[in-house]
Amino acid sequence: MLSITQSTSPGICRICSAHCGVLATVTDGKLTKVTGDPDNPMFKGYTCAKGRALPEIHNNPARLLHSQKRQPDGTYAPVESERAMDEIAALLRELIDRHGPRSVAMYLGTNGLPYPASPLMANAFLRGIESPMFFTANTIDQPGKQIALAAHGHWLGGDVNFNEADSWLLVGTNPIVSKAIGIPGQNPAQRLKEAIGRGMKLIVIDPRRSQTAARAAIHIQPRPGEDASILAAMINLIIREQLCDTEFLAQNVEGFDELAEAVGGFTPEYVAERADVPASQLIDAARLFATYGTRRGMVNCGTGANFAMHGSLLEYLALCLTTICGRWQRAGEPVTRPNTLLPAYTAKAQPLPPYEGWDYGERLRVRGLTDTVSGMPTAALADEILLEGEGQVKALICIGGNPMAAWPDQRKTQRAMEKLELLVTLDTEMSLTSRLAHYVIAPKMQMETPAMTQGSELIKYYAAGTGIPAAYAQYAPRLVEPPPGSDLVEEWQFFLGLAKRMNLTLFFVNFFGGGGGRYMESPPIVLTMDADTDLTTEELFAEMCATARIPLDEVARHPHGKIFDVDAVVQERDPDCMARLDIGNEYLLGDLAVVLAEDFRSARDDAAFPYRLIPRRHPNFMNSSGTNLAGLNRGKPYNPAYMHPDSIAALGAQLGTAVTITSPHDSIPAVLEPDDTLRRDVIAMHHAFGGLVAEDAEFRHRGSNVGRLVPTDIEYDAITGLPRQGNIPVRVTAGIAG
Ligand SMILES: Nc1nc2c(c(=O)[nH]1)N[C@H]1C(S)=C(S)[C@@H](COP(=O)(O)OP(=O)(O)OC[C@H]3O[C@@H](n4cnc5c(=O)[nH]c(N)nc54)[C@H](O)[C@@H]3O)O[C@H]1N2
Ligand SMILES: Nc1nc2c(c(=O)[nH]1)N[C@H]1C(S)=C(S)[C@@H](COP(=O)(O)OP(=O)(O)OC[C@H]3O[C@@H](n4cnc5c(=O)[nH]c(N)nc54)[C@H](O)[C@@H]3O)O[C@H]1N2
Ligand code: SF4
Ligand SMILES: [Mo]
Repeated sequence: MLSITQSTSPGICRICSAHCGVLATVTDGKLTKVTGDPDNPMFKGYTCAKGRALPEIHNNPARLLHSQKRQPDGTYAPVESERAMDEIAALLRELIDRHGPRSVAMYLGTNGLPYPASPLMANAFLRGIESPMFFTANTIDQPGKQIALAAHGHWLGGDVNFNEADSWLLVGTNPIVSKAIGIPGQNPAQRLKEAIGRGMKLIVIDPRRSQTAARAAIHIQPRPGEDASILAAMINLIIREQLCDTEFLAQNVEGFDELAEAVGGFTPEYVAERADVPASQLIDAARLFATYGTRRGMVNCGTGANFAMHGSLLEYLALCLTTICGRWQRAGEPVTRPNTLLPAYTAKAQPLPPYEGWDYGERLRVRGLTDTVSGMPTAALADEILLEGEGQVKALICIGGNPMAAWPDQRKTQRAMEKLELLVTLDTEMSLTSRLAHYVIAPKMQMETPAMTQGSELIKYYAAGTGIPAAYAQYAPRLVEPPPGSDLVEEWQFFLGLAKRMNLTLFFVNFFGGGGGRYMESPPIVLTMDADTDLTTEELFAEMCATARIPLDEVARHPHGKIFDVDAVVQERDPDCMARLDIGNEYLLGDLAVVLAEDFRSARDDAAFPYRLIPRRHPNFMNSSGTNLAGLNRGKPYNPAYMHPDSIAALGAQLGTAVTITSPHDSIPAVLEPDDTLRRDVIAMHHAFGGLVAEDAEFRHRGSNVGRLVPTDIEYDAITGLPRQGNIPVRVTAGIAG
C-alpha cells in the first residue's frame, strides 16, 4: 500500500510586502497547497491568487534546480554552486585588480524582500570590496518618497491609522491590487470596506477607474501627469479658505509662506483645464479632505503618479498637504506602527528636522547624478556599463531583479548587459536577464527558507502610509525541503561564500530607520563575518532580531502570527525640541514653478502622439514573475494594451487587434483589449513583459516591453534620475511595424 505523508503548517507568503500568513500543505516532501490561514489574527484567512500559486511557483518545471554557467557556444550547463563561487570570486578579484572596485556593481530587485538577510549581505559584500556601486529597484520605483522626506523631515509621532480615519487621499496608487501603500496591505479590500462602512470618505486621483477608485466618494479622473498641479490646487484652496491646522503649523512647521506663494498660481479653474476635470470636483475634494469627520487621514501617492515626472515634487506636496492639515499622530494617541520584530522606540509628537537628501557621495559619470537617500540612480547604470573610461562598470551581480524586463530603455539595457565582462544573476529561473548572464545562481525558494515579518515592518521607514499598522509579527520555519537532487544556495550564503574565497571581512549591518541610515530610531546591529563564520539562516535571523521589541523566540511561539499587546502611546514633545518640518523647500518648490511654466496645451494637442501610456499592476503577476504559470496567466501570458472601447472603435480595431505603439523614443507591438474604466486618451499596460530585443515577434506569448518606449536621458528627475515611465506620449497604429 502507498503511504502518503502530509502535513499542513502556518507559513508566510512574501511575494509582496503584505506578508500574508498562510497555511502550507506538504505532501510527500512537496509543497502541494497554500491557502489563507483562518487562525492568523491579522489576515483571517486572506490570500491572493499569487500566494495560492506558491506550490506551482515552487514546482514550476522552469525552475532552476542547479546553477548555470554559460558555455562558449552560448548554451548553459549546470555548474556546482561551490564551483561557481570559486570561479566568480576569482573573476571578481581579477576585475578589481585590473579596474578597481568601482568596476563591480550590484543590482537588487524586488525579490530581496522575501529573504531579509539577502539585501543586507549583498550590501555588506559590496562594502567589503569597497565598491560604492550598489543599486536597487527603488530608484526606478518611487525614489521621490525618500527625497521628499529628507526635505520635509519626519514626524516622530508617526502615521495616522487608516483603520480609524474618516478621510483619505490616494494619488495614482491602487492598493486593492498592489497592497503597497495607503490602505493597509493586509487584506486591503476588506480594510477599505470596513472603513467605508464606518463612514470614511475616500478620494482617489487616477486616470483609470481602478478597483480602488471604484469605491471612492470622489474619484478625480484627470489626464495623467497632472498630480502635482492637482495637489498644488488643493493646497492653494485649503490655504485660501483658511482650513489649515494653524496650531500645528505654528508649533511644528516652517516654510508656510513659501508654500503659499508657490501654489498661488494653481487656481481650481487653471488646474481644471490642465487636468481636464471639473473645477468643482477639485474644490469638493480639497474641502472634504480638509474638513470631513473628526479623525482625518493622510495623502499617499503610488507609482502611477510618481512615474509621470516631478515625482520628488509630488511626494513633497503630498507631505505638505498632510502637514498643513496636521495629519500626524499626536501626543496621547496610540502609535500606529509600534514595531514588533524591530526595536521598541519612543514615539514623540515632534519633528525630526530635514536632512541632506541628495547631491552627495558617489558621483555618476552621466547626467550629474549622485548617490541620494533613495540610493544610486538605477536608470543610469546601463550608461555606467556602456561608457568607456575610468570607473566603467565591468561586472554586475543581479539579485532577484530583472533589468531586461524592468529597466527603462530596453535596447540600451541589452547593449549594456551584453557588454559586461561578468554578469551574474541570482534567480529562480532563466529570466530575460539570466539569458544574457555568464552565471545564474539558483537559490532556494520562499517555503524552503525560514520566514519572518521584520522586512514588512521595516518599510514604514521608507514612506508614510506603508508598513503593518499593528504590533503584529510572525515567524515560520522552513516548511519543505528543496527538490531532491537539487543544488541551491540561499542568496546571503552565496555572498558569504564569495567573501570567504576573497579573504574579506564583512560588516553585516541591520539598521532601523529612514534616510538610508541617516535617520535612526535605534542603533544598528553590526555583525562581523569572515572565513571562520559558520551560521544558519535561523541563527542569523536571531541576530537580526536581537533588539526586537518582542523577542523572536516569543514570536515563534505563535506560529499563526500574533498581534501583541503593546502599550505604545505617542509622548509629548521634548520641552527643548526646536525642530521643525519644512514645507518651503526652495529646490522642490522651484520645480512647481517649472510645472506652472509648462506649455500643457501644446503637449495635450500633439497630433503625433495623441495618447498617454500609463502603468498599472496585474493582480496575478508580481512584475515579471509568474507570467509563465498556467494557474496565474489563465491562458494569457502577455500584457495587453488596454484602451477605452470608443478609442478602439475609433481606430477601426477590436479586441485582439495587433497594433504598434510608438513613443518619441521607440516602438513596441501589442494586443488591444477594451477597458471602459480608462479615459479615452490613455492606454494602460503592465510593465516587465516581452522578450529580448530580437523577440518582438513573440508578443502574443511574451507580451510587450513598456520600458522600450522610455529613454533614460531625455526626461528624467534631476535628483534621482527616474525617467518618465508613465504618462508616455504615444500613438497607436494598426498592424505590426516590420
Ligand atoms: N515601464 C515601467 N517600468 C517599470 C515599472 C513600471 O510600472 N513601468 N515599475 C518599476 C518598479 S516599481 C519596479 S519595483 C521595478 C522592478 O524591477 P525588478 O525587481 O528588476 O524586476 P522583477 O520583475 O520584479 O524581477 C524579479 C526577478 O526575481 C526573480 N525571482 C522570482 N522569485 C525569486 C526568488 O525567490 N529568489 C530570487 N533570487 N529571484 C526570484 C524573477 O524570476 C525575476 O527575474 O520595475 C520598474 N520598471
Ligand atoms: N499584484 C501585484 N502587486 C504588486 C506588484 C505587481 O506587479 N503585481 N508590484 C509591486 C510593486 S514593485 C510596486 S512598486 C507596487 C506599486 O503599487 P501601485 O503604485 O499601487 O501600482 P498600481 O497598482 O499599478 O497603481 C497605480 C495606479 O496609478 C494609476 N496611474 C497611472 N498613471 C497615473 C497618473 O499620471 N496619475 C495618477 N494619479 N494615476 C496614474 C494607474 O491607473 C493605477 O491605477 O505594487 C506592488 N504590488
Ligand atoms: S497579497 Fe502579497 S503576501 Fe499576500 S498572498 Fe498575495 S502576494 Fe502573497
Ligand atoms: Mo516597485
